[in-house]
Amino acid sequence: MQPQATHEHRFPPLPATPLTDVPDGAWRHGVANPDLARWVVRIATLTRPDAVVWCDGSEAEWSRLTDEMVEAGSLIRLDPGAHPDSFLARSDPADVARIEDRTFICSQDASDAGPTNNWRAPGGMHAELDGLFAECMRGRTMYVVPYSMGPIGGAISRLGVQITDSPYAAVSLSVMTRVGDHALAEIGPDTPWVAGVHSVGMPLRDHRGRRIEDVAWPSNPTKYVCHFPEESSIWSFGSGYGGNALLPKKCFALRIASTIARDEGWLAEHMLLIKLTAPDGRAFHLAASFPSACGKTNLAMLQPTLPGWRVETIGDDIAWLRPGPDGTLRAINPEAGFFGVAPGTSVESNPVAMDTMRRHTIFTNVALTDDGEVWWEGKTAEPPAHLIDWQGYHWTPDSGTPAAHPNARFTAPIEQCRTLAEDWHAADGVPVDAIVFGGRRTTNVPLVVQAESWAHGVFIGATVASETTAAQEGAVGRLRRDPFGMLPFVGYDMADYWQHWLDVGAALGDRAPAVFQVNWFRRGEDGTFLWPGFGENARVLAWIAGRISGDTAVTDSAIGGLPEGAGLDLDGLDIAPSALAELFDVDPEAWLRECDETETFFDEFGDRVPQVLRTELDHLRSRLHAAAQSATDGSPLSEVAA
Ligand code: GTP
Ligand code: SPV
Ligand code: MN
Repeated sequence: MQPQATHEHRFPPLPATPLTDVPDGAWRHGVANPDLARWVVRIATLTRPDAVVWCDGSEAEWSRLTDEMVEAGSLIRLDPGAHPDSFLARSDPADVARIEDRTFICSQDASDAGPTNNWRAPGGMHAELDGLFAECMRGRTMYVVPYSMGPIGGAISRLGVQITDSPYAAVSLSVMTRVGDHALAEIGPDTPWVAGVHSVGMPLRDHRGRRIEDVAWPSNPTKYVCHFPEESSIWSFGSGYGGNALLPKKCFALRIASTIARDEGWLAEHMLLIKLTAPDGRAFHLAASFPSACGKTNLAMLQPTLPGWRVETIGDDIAWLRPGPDGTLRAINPEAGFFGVAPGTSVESNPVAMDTMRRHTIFTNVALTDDGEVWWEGKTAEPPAHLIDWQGYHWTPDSGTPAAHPNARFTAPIEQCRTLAEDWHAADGVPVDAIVFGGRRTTNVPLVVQAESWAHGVFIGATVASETTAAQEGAVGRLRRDPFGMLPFVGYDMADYWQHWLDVGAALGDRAPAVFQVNWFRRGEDGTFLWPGFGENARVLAWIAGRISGDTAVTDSAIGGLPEGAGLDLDGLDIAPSALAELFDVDPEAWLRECDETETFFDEFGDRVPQVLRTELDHLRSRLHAAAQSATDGSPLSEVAA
C-alpha cells in the first residue's frame, strides 16, 4: 500500500515527485508516529535509493553488512585470531575528521546561533540541501536506523532515527547507540524524536542512468553538517567520517540536545563519566569535560596506580546531566559504544581500551600489518618493519609519514569494556559528585585546582583554552578558547549557554557538585610533560574525592583552591620537587595577561555574557594584582605539596 500525500507537520512539504513512485521498503506498516512514517517516504522519494532497509541492530545484520562491505572492498577483514569479527576502513584522505567550518546551526534567528557557530537561514539551507540530496542515493541502499540515546524508556533518554546511504555508518550506529525495533517502538504518535538525514553524496548512477563505479570510501567535495534546532532535525551531506556521519553523536547528543536541555533545564555535555571507588569503599561519580582528543577515553578507563583505588567506566565522550527528583544532579552516557582515538593507545597507556577493541571492532584509518593486525603510532615503541599505511601505501619506518592518521579511531561496543560500571545503564542515571574541566595547556593551568563556588566553576569552564588536536580539521597545537570543551558543539549562543549553566547551578543549590580544573599537559622549559599522567592521574582523582568528602584541605590561591601540604598523595611517585612546584606555579603576570584575553573573548559575546562571569573576572584580576604585589614583597604565593 502506498502512503497518502498528507500534510507534513514538522518537515517541509514533499517535493513535486509523484507519490505513486515511492522506493521499495520506504513505507513501513505499524510505525506509530505518522511524522516519522511520512518523513522516511519523503527522504526516499527525494534521494531515490534502489532499496530501503530498516535496521534492527542485530548480530545477523552486522554480519550481513560487514560481509557485503568486505565483498565491495570498503572494509578489510582483520586476522580473525588477533581481532575476531573486526575490520579496517580507510577513508578518503580528504575526509578524516570533523569539519567545523562546514557545520551550521540553522535557527530561525541568527542571533540564536551566537558568534561561535556558523549560521544559515533554515529556508535557504533547506532549499540548498534539497538540491544536493535530490536523487543522491541512486544505485545505493538507504538504511533507516531507529535508535535510543540512553537506556530504552529511561527518564533522561531520547529517541532518534538516522537515514543514511552509508553501510559503514549504519553498522557504526549499531555499535554506538541502541539500535532496533525496541527503539522504534518507543516512538509513539506524540513522542519527540530527532530526525537525521545523511548521505555520502555519491550516487552510483548518473541522471541518465549510466553506472558510476563505486569507491572504497565514497564522499563528496561539497560537505554540509546542518542542524535545525526548531525542527529537531539534522542534515549531513558529503562526509562519511565520525561526528559528521554518526548523527546521534555530536549532532544530536550535543548540538541538538543542548538546545533541548536549555529549554528543559538540563545539560548535554562533552564529558566522560566515571565511578571512582576509594579503598574504604566510598564511591563517587565524576563527570569530566575535555576538548576533543585531550584524554577523556584515557581517564574513563583509568587503571589507578594508587593502591586500593578503582575507576569504573560509564562513558568516554558525552554525558547528559539532569537534576533528579531528589534534587541531585544525575547523569547518563547516552551512547553505547566508543569512537576512540587510536594513536597513542597502548598496553601501557590504556590497557582497558586495548582489550575493549580486541574483537567486534571497526578500525578507521589505522595501519595494517603483514599479519592482518592493526598498528598506529604509539601502539608499540618499535614500529613494525613493514606496514600498509592508512592510505593503502607500503610503509616502512623510513617513510617519514605517519602510518596511521593522527585522528584514526576504533569503534567498539561499550559492553566489551572490562571496567564497565554496573550502573552504566541505570535508567535514572548516576548522582554526580564532581565536575572536572580539563584541556591541553603547556603553561599556566595547574595540575588541579578547585573552584570556590558554582559561579567560579562556570567561569573556569567558560574560559577553558586548549591546544588544538587532529580531531578537527585544521592546524594542530594552536591555543584556542574551547569553553566546556564545547566550542564546536553548543547548538545555540555560547553566552546563553553559560547563563544556562548558572541557572542549573542555582536550581541545584547546595546539592550542586563540586567543580575542579585539571591539566595533565603542562610542560617544563625543556618541553617535556611535567606530570606522568595516565594511571598516575588517580592521585588527582583521589585528591578530588578527598575534597568532596571533606578529608583533605586546600590552600587558597588567586585562581582557586590548590592541594595543601601532603593532601596530594605522591607516595611511590618519582617526581622532582622542582617539577611539582612548576605544576602548581601560578604566575600572576601570565594570568593577568590571560585575564586580558578573557575580556577580549567575552567581548565577542557582547551583553549576552552573564554579569556573574564579568564579576568573576574582576575578582580574579584583583586577587592576581594582590598576589603580584605580595610576590614582589617576597612572601610565597602558595604552598604546594613538595
Ligand atoms: P574525543 O574522542 O576526540 O572527544 O577525545 P578524547 O578526549 O576521548 O581523547 P583521548 O582520550 O583519546 O585522547 C587521547 C590523547 O590524549 C592522546 O594523545 C593521549 O596520549 C593523550 N593523553 C591522555 N591522557 C593523558 C595524560 O594523562 N597525559 C598526557 N600527557 N597525555 C594524555
Ligand atoms: C570529537 O572530535 O570530539 C570526537 C570524535 O569525539 S567525532 O565523533 O568525530 O566528533
Ligand atoms: Mn568527543
